[in-house]
Amino acid sequence: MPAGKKLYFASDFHLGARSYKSSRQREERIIRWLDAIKVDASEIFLLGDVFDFWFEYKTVVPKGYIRFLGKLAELTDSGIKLYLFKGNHDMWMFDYFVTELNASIISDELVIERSGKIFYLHHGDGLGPGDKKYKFLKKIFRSPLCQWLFGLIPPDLGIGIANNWSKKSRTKGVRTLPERRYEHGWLITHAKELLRSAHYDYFIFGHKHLPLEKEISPNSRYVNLGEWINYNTYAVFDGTSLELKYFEKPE
Ligand SMILES: [Mn+2]
Repeated sequence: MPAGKKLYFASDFHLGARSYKSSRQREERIIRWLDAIKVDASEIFLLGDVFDFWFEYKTVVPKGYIRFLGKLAELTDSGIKLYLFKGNHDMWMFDYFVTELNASIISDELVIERSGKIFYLHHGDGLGPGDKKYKFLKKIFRSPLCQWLFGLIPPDLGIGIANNWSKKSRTKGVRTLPERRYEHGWLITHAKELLRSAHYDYFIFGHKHLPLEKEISPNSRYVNLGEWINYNTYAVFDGTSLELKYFEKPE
């Protein structure tokens, strides 16, 4: 890593979710964050569900997010490297952001080494035991044939259906905080499983919408990035240590 430079990690912005107004406010908050970190960021990792729904047709992309995409373009044009992970809400990113933002699109996990630390990065969907129904759906959603067929549906209809689906899957699992602590379990199980065959310093996930930092073995930490509807959480690595932080910490 270049001296003085940092890695930044965030996920689950769910842009487009809830009302236009609330999404725009969130978008502006994210832009303030990007402006704050661009001074020392060398790489930015957005670990999925950046959009509440994203599907790229051959010649059409969803409306909106102009300021956000413009800000990302400013950062990547200035030389900051951007990684966009596919989440369960926005796995239909193909080459648009590669062409426009020079981003790397990550389909599943990404393992990187920076300053001697090994990072395992993944959105967090469909990992660990259980969640059989979703794992099956994910196979369908990711199949090139199904994606090709979906692409034949006119965008107004296709995106309309998808937005409804997205809203349902997002509101279905809303529970109170203490009840949701256990939800990290499968991801932690998955991480511990990986530790049997190799060493990782940091496991970073999103998806659970619940920020958490936890030591899972003497030299390995589990970090969940939370989300930006309620928490505005992100992680930063300065070459020595990783920290989970709040941006404009909500009351
Ligand atoms: Mn997710």
